[in-house]
Amino acid sequence: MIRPTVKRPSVSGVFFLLLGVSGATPAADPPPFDARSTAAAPCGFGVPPPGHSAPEVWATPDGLTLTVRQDRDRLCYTSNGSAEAPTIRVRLGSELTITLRNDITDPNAIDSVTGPGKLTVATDRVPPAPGFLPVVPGMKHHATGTTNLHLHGFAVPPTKPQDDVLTVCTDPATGPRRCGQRAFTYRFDVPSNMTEGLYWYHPHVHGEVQAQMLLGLTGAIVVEGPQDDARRAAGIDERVLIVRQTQDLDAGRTQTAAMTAALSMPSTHRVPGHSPPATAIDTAHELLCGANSGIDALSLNGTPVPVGEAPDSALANFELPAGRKQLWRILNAATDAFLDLAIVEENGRPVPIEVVARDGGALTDDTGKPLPVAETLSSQFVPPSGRIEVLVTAPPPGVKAYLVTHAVDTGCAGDRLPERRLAVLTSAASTSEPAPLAQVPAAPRHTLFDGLVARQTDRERVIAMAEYPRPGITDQVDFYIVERKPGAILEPYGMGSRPAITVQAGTTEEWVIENWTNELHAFHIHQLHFRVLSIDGKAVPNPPLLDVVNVPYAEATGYHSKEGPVRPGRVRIKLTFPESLAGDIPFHCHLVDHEDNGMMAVLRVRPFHRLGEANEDQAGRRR
Ligand SMILES: [Cu+2]
Repeated sequence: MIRPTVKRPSVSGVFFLLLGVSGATPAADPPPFDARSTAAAPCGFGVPPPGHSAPEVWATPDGLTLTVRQDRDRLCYTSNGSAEAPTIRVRLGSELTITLRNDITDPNAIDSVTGPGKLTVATDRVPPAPGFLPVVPGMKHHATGTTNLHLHGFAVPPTKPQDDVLTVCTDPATGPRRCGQRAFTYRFDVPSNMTEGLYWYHPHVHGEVQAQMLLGLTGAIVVEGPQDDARRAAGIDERVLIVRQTQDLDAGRTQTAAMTAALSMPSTHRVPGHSPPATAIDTAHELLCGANSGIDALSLNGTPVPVGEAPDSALANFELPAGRKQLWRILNAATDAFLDLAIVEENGRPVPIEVVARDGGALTDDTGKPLPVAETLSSQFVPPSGRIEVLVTAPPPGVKAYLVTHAVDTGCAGDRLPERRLAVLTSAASTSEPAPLAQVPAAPRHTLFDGLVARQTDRERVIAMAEYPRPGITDQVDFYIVERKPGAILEPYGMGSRPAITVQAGTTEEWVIENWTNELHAFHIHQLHFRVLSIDGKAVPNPPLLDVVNVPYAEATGYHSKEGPVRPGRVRIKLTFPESLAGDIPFHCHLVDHEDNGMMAVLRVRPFHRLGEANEDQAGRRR
């Protein structure tokens, strides 16, 4: 049984849109959109009309306050009386001060979104099998209503008062006091050698990230620098587009037949002498093909995205002045939906776009030199938490184009993601002087991860992503991320878990991220950007600098394969650990349901000046 975890926005909001466009009169007037946060409506009323944009605020020396408020099954970041998460703009090299205040009143409403199957006792271990990694099943995490703030992609230290999601939290207005504070003031020093572009913010309390994001807690941050000055001088406007997920059917999943059955195969069918490698994942007990039949709801800038046929008036309508370009900064803030974005004409013909940035940074080679910006007809895959920034040219007069996300094959255990239209794009007759089709001049600038690929690799690691149903429980699945090495144990991450990997600041490593499951995962690491060297063994040209990467699902290969019955999906990344970012850095799947259920671990980056073992033990205990 798949059970929906939340439905939002309200059904009445969707009706309003559909009835409104067909010209029918709604039976009762739904509340018009009103973003004001009041005592009666802490998160405002209604849903924004198509094409709406969130308010923008510039970081100021005084800082800004984000108050998390609650209206039954809605959560919202309120700021300056508005219940819409503001798009925050900040300049490279400046300070970003954000006071987060927690006014959550009903943690149970959050708990009801964290899914069925609440366990109070530990289940049995997954039966051990020779040659396979032992598995420890996890416990259900009950929502607490505590919240905190993560700045996704920011190259700032993982220590308070900056991006520390492991020890910093704020207590709700009601409920037990776990954090000892209702508010916390973050002071982020935005480094001048960070890349400029689109970033974002969301809560990161382990176990309830999915619930809090689904209920409404996500927002965009634009880090501006010289490229933006050049863009503005060239007369190129911009839009910030945020895709959110408002429903997630994944909380309680039923596993069906296994894709492979290494352990249930009669022994006569086994290849003589073929035994699994010492650190193989036990694919026989993996969660395999799922029974997901529903389609999760998405929104664009707060407006529901229709599934299937819908009139243009239900979509955002963007008019571009004829002959002009616009910069579209697109954030995938969905809890687990992948996007495969393209602009296509009505007849399905793709429209060229120019990709200028990914995950908050212009496309550059390893030295930091900007790659030439070229038009492409290819669709752009954006995993959950990923960002893409594209230059869009107005279609010829009279031609209508659509921003679409194509259908995505997420694997037989993954979600259904059909093609959806997100926005209509037309050209408006330009009344003013046509501005030149300016190319934004390349602004070479030294950034933190320049020269990463050229560095000597000090060590290689294999990091495996796996998932298993709990023994005897049909609707509970644990998720794991583990370094594959002798003695490794699959254990879901719990708050306070010790760091899984410790490295010295200044070193450089290559990690092969393996996906042993039948669905896509999105590997993300805090603080750091990495270069993607290869995918499934195929070298990636001009390895992109990203902070999240899709890891392809596993494939059945048969018993006669050298690799055994299953070949995991594999992505090789190269990453380095700057001294300025030393501390405990989480890495996890950004399908946040997976993260909440254990697919997370911590990398400890030791500073050059070693603290010594005693201090390190203390640091381990403070959680
Ligand atoms: Cu995942």
